[in-house]
Amino acid sequence: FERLQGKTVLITGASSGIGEACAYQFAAAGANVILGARRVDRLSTVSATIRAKHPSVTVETIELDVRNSKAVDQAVSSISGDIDVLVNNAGLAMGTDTVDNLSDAAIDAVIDTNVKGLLYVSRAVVRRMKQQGGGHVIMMGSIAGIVGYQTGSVYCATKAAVRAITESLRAETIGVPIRVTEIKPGMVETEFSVVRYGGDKEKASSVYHGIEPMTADDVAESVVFAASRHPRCVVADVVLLATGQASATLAHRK
Ligand code: NDP
Ligand code: 8X3
Repeated sequence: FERLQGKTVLITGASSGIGEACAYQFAAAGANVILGARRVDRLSTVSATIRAKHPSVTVETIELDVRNSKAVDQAVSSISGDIDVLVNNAGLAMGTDTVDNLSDAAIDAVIDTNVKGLLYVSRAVVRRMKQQGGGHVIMMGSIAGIVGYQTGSVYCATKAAVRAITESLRAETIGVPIRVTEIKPGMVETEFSVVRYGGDKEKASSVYHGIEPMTADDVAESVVFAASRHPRCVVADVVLLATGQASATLAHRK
C-alpha cells in the first residue's frame, strides 16, 4: 500500500463502522486522514487512537452533517492542500416499513443523507479534484442497490441512486484523471442495524442470526485495495458478500 503514503483521504461517516475502519487502515498505510461525521466525540476517539498508533500521519476531524449543503461546502473549503481520495461513506437506513407505512421522517432522513448528502460531498470534492488535476472518489453503495427487497424501499432506492451517481460521475470524468469506484457490501455488522432499528440492539443482532457477517475491516480492506492500485487502472466496482450470502435477502443460516 506504499502508493498511499503521504496521500490525503477524506472519509465521511468516520465515527463508526466502515468509515472508522477505513480511517485506521488508511492511516496504517501512511495516508493522512480527514474524518467527518456528526458525532465529534466519537471522531476525537478515533483520531486519538490513530495518533497514538501512527504518529507520522496527520489526522483532522470535522463536524459534518452531509445533509447540510452549505456546511459541506464550508467543510471542504476549510481543508488545505489536495484531497487525493474521498470515501463517500456516510449513510443509514431507518426502519423496516412497507411503502404504505413509511413515515415522512424515514423517507426524508435516508434520502437526504444517502443521496443528497452524497451529492453535496461529491460536488464539493470533485470541483476540488478537477482544480488539483485528479483524485479518486470511492462511493459506498450496497447490494441493496442492485435488487430491492421487502421493507427496504427507501434504502434500496438510495443505494440504486448511489450506483447511478457513480456511473454518471465516471462517465463525466473520463477526460480528467479522476477515478471512481463503487463498493457494494452485503451483510456487515456495524452500528447500521442498531440505527435502522432505532437503537434496539436485540433486533439489530437478529439480522445476523445463524450467519457470520462481514466486519467493517473486511470492507475497509477493499476500499484501501481500490485506493492503492496503480493510477493507470481503476477498480470500478466491487460486490462484497458475507460467505453464505447470495443476495440481500438470501443467506444460509445455521
Ligand atoms: P454505521 O452506522 O456504523 O456508520 C454510519 C456512519 O455514517 C456513521 O459514522 C455516522 O456518523 C455517519 N452518518 C450518518 N448520517 C450522517 C450525516 N447526516 N452526516 C454525516 N455522517 C453521517 O454503519 P456502516 O458503517 O455500516 O455504514 C457505512 C456505509 O456503509 C453506509 O453508507 C451504509 O449504507 C453502507 N453499507 C452498510 C452495510 C452494512 O450491512 N452495515 C452494507 C452495505 C452498505 P454520525 O452518526 O456520527 O454522523
Ligand atoms: C446494507 C445491507 O442487505 O441490509 O446495505 O440492505 S442490507
